[in-house]
Amino acid sequence: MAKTVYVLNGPNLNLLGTREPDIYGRATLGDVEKLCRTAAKQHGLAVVFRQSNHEGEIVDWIQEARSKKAAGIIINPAGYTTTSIAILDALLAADAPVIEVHISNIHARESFRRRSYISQTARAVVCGFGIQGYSLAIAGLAAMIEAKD
Ligand code: DHK
Repeated sequence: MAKTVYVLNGPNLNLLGTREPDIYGRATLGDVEKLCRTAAKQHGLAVVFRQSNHEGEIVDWIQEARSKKAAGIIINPAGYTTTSIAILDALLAADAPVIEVHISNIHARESFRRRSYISQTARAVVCGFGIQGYSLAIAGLAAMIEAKD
């Protein structure tokens, strides 16, 4: 059976395509999902793709990934990147490689966007590639998973 990776998206990413397009581009979250499914298929992985505006729901999904023994978690924590110890703690307990993704280059923006709690547990961070960052994250995660086997 194919290994499963969770792709989790935080607050306001449901607005992709219309939200600050100069920063986040014109692609929608549906486009991101398609991209992830195509990339995952190329690497023989199954994908659970979700978005929530609610911190607790994201924590629940990380715990679900843990209980279902997901092979990895790709997360764009969006606004929770710099605030959520609860999401960090859930990821620390997840027992699977975590890749942090940001569509924009957070280092070229306001300084508060750089202080990521999530990076403390991420095996890798991808930022600034637009939505292509998600397929890069899937390729990188697939290589990590293969290397472990
Ligand atoms: C998305 C957000 O919503 C912001 O809160 C982050 C991130 C950056 C992104 O680039 O995908 O600061």
